[in-house]
Amino acid sequence: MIPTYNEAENLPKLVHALFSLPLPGLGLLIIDDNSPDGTGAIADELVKKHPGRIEVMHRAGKMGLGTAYVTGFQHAVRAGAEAVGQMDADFSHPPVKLVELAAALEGCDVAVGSRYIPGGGVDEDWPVWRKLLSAFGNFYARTILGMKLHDVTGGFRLYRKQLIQKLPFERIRSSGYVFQVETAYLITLLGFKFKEVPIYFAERRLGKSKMSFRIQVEAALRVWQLLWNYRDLKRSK
Ligand SMILES: Nc1nc2c(ncn2[C@@H]2O[C@H](COP(=O)(O)OP(=O)(O)OP(=O)(O)O)[C@@H](O)[C@H]2O)c(=O)[nH]1
Ligand SMILES: [Mg+2]
Repeated sequence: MIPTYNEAENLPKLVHALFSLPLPGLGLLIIDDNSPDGTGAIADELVKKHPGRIEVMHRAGKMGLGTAYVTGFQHAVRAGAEAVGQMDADFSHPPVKLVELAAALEGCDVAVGSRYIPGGGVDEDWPVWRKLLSAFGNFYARTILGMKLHDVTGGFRLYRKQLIQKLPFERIRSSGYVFQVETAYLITLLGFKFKEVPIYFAERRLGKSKMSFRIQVEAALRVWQLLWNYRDLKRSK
């Protein structure tokens, strides 16, 4: 699943990179929120170029990452996928690492691309404050919610169908960025097995970032709400 909002320059390159990988069973689901830069039309062109391997969901407007992923998960499993992955369109998640995630999925329920284990990292060119904010945000959410996973805010993951079928989607309230934390927490509470694969998270080179300070503050507060919302699952653990 690749959610897109204004990724016209990145999407064709990403699709090419993914279909060059030694993953014969790979299909793509692009979820575009009516990007003003025409990413949706570009996605439709890519379908013609790779018949049977790409599907595009067009949504009416920018509805956030969380809802894009929820619809995408449900759709992919209904369509018969054995495993469903999520990744950004901006090359921050190195496509080649999908091969390692697929290998890691043998013997666990979810394989997670992780910046915060040995061998992983974030863009060297990030200013110190941004590196600290990212590391701190991750540590903060991990500690409050008591998760063993080392990268709980990252969005490069591969889930087994069986896990997706057990996720209580009707309870998921995150519409944006904090969706990654919410699903990481559910994985923890429901006792699923995960493996982490180190990734180097590179800053996007093309297109504009949708991340803002406001989004990060909102995510920090939402962590407490997650602790409260899932207290029943926490108790029965
Ligand atoms: N469908 C959909 N996709 C979105 C939405 N917001 C962001 N995306 C996509 O989600 C992925 C991650 O968004 P980014 O803008 O890269 O945000 P980020 O990765 O958190 O921050 P930067 O890497 O700093 O840009 C990209 O593929 C975006 O195009 C949205 O509301 N709807
Ligand atoms: Mg990005």
